[in-house]
Order: sequence, then structure tokens, then C-alpha cells
Amino acid sequence: MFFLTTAIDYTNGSPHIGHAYEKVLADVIARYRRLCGEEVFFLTGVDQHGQKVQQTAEKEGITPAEFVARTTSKFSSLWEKIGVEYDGWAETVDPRHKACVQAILSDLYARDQIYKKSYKGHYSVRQEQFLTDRDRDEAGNFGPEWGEVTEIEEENYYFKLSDHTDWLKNFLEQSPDTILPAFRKAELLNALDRNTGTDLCISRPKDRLTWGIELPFDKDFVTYVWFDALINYISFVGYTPDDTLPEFAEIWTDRPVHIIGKDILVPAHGIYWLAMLHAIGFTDEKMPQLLVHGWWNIRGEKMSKSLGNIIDPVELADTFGSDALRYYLVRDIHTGKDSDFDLDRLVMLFNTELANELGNLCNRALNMSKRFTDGVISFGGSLTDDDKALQQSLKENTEAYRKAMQNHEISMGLEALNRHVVHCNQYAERMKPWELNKNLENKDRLATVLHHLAESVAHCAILLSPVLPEASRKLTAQLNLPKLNDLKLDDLEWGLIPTGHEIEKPQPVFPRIDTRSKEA
Ligand code: ME8
Repeated sequence: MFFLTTAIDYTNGSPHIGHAYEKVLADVIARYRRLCGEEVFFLTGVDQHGQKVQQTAEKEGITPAEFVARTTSKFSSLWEKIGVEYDGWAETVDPRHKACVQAILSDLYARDQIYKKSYKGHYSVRQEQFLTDRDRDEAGNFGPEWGEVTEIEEENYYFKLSDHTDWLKNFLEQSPDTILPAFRKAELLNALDRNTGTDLCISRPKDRLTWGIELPFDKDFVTYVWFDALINYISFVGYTPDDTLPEFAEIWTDRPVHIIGKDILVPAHGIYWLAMLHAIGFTDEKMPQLLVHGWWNIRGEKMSKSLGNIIDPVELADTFGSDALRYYLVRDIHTGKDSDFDLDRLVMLFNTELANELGNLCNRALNMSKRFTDGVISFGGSLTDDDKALQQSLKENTEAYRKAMQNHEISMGLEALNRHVVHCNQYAERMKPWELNKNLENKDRLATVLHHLAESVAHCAILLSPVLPEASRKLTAQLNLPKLNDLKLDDLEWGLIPTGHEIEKPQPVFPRIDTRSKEA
């Protein structure tokens, strides 16, 4: 089983373009692995506890439960709108999750992995954590990223993170593929060196925070939101410490892939989560891989409420369509790197690569077949060098696509697909089927050219399906071969369209985005 997860989004606000990117990326990878014939379980969801939620709900004069129910539905309805299809949905207020978190806490407490101590220090409300001197800036102050910082002294419960850091360091050093892309590993190892010897505060006293999961061994405390949230990766697939359900063993078969943004590798996933899994008995072979993506910025700046530059994915999907949004989000960024979100590029990439190139190829291939050969695709005899070159282009670009997609490099996969589409359009220009149609003697040649174009459309529809599943289905419907969508990548060999096959009447699948009408 290929088990894929995303970060679970905070429900203290509405979804933004960064949330949409991560979920679309995961959806594309899940669909790609299904296309490869793998069984996939894709889990995503929302992170509903914590101080930020409690504070925002208080400001709005409603209970945290009411507040999270409202914001959660904004996330789930966005995923439906833009075709993010998951197998499991994590909501951390779910009693199933709560029971699992409490069982893990009880187990760790019973094994002396959790202890109580008093601590005095600076606390950041925004980040919901105690700060140390390492968090001070060069001038010795706690910078604005920490928000309001107050000095407090309180008793709390601590997880013995320090028991696991030696193991973690060794494990990471010896594992080439736990952190993807690899350049993020150095950052994590540095942080780990600085972290050695410190334990993790995993509780918050109820006089400060009530909106959380109560500690099973002390009703005056709730669980730290990160300790609670990270457990979603196992609680929603049937894990319990004592009585693990068969469901869990079927899903967590080998190494799952957690997709996360670069801001939550250190320390949350790279240190806390791996150490937590080690503490509850996961072996090295079962440790997840962390696929760390970069961020979308706006004109080089971080998206933030205070800068007022947050981009709303719902508005974008309404204006430009879900296909344009999905395509842009995985096309204009290299997985692992940051990118600048640019509406002009969204429109340009859709209009050039989809409307002008792929859309044009589909329209002309299918329209000409409809007009010149009554919609019947047939093989027309011997192959010329041009035909062979087209078949070679398809072979090479499908191979490049597979390699890129296997490495989670969606943008490069789409580039390979586009290269073949461009090749086909140039082939059509050179072969001029409209000229061939003028003379009956060219009947066989015309059939061969149209067959090469239609066959390419069939392959492109399948290669496009992880990114634009709806458009892919529209294309195979026009080819009158909806069954193509059940094919696996290994089945993609020349000859998907049987000779004598009749296609449907073509309809435009990628209508050009007219920016003038959008501005009006
Ligand atoms: O961190 N571009 O939630 P979150 C790309 N609840 N990705 C972005 C982004 C941007 N501009 N802004 C945020 C949390 N993200 C925790 C996770 S997991 C057990 C708990 C990504 O709503 C961010 O990197 O702040 C993270 O992976 C995800 O959106 C959710 O962020």
C-alpha cells in the first residue's frame, strides 16, 4: 500500500493558496501512483485544537467547537471544488483520534517517557511554545515572528525527547531518503545538534488553554497541539498502542510519505514526530519519508494577514476554473523550492500549454478525423520517418514523464508531456492533412497521419489524468474510449485506438481564458 498524507491545516482561518497547493500536490501524486497500478491510501484533514482557535473563537463570541465546525467546512468544500479526492479525513476533535492520543499518552507515561516538572521561561502565544535564548535575535530580543511573548512559570508534563535524539541522528545520517529533497537534511541535522538534551513540553495547563485533548493522567492539563496533531497520521488509520487493528497493518505496510511545508520540518516533523514514533515502538523500516515542499510567495514576500496579500483559492477557482488552478499550482513550482504566485503566469500557462497546444492538438486531430474520414480512425499502411519520429517522441517523453513523476517533480512531468504535444502540432503542420484530403490518392497517408494524431491524444489524456482528471475523462469520452481511463501506465503502448474505431464529435476541453472579460 502506498500511504500518503498531508499536513493537517489549522482551522483558525480560511484556506489559502499554500493549503491548496499542498493538497493538489498530494492529490496528483496519489492519482499518479494509482495510474502506476499501486494501491493508495490518501489521508488529509484539519488541525482543530490549540490556543489560536480558542482565541479567535472568543473574539467572534462563539464556542471553539462552533468555530472549528464553520472553518472546517471551508476546507472540505474547497477540496471538493478543486477535485482533491482523499480516502481518509482527519479532524482532530474526532473521538477516535482523541482516544488514540490519550492511549499513546498513557502508554508513554506508564513507561516513564513522560514526566512532570516546573519551568520558568518566555512563552510565545502565537507559536504556543516556550522560547529559549536561541530564539532571541542578534539584539537579544524575541523577534516579531513570535508575536506576544510573556514570562511565565508553570508545571507541565515533558516527553523524554532526549532519549531518542542519538537514535534519530544516526538514523537520519544513514538514511538517504527520509528527507526529500535531500538538501533539507542538513538543516534538520543542524537543528538536532542544537536540540540534544532538551525534552518536549507536551501539556498546557487548563487555566491557560481548555481547547485541547485532556491528559489521561491529569485532568488539569490538555495536550500540546503539535503532540495531538502529529498523531493524526496513525490515529485515522486504525492505530492503537495495545490493540492495533488490522486496518492499520494494511495501510502502514512500508514507508508512508508525509507531504509537509518547509516551515514544519524543523522541529515538528523532523524531530518531534520521528522521535515520538520511535518512542512508541516503530522500527527504522517503518519510519515515514518526509516530502518537504517550498512556499508560494507573493512578489517575493511571505503571504500574511498583516500584509493583506493572502490569495483565496476559492475565488481563483470560481474565476479561472479548477483546471487552470490545479495546473498552475503544480506547473509553476519545482517541488521543494519556493515560487512566486503570479496571476498573469496562471493565465499564460493555461492559454499556451493547454488551450493553444494540447487543446489545439485535440481539436484539430478529432475535427479532421470527423470531417475527412467520417470519424473513423484506421491504419493507413507504411510509416514514414516523420511517423517514426512522432512515435519516438511519445516513447521518450513518456519515459521522461514517468521519471519526473516518480521523483514527485510534477512540473517536469508536465514539461515532458508538453514536448510531445508540441511535436505533434509541428507534425500536423508539416503533414498538412487538409492538403492530403484534397486528393483521393492520399487516402492511406491521410489515415496514417490522423491515426498518429488521435493515438497521441489518447496517450496524452492518460498522462494528464493525475493533474486534470476531469479534462482527461472529457478527452477519452470524445475519443469514444472511456475505458482508457482504467488503463495503467504500463499498458500505454502504441495502438490504444483499434483500427476502424469511430470517435465522438469533439468539443473544446480547454477554452482560452480571456483576461479582458475577467477584468471587466
Ligand atoms: O502548520 N505556500 O498548519 P498550517 C505553500 N496545523 N505551503 C504553505 C504556505 C505557502 N505560502 N503557507 C502554509 C500547520 N503552507 C499545522 C500542521 S501537521 C500534523 C500540523 C503549508 O495551516 C504549511 O507549510 O499553518 C503546512 O504544510 C500546511 O500549509 C498547513 O499549514
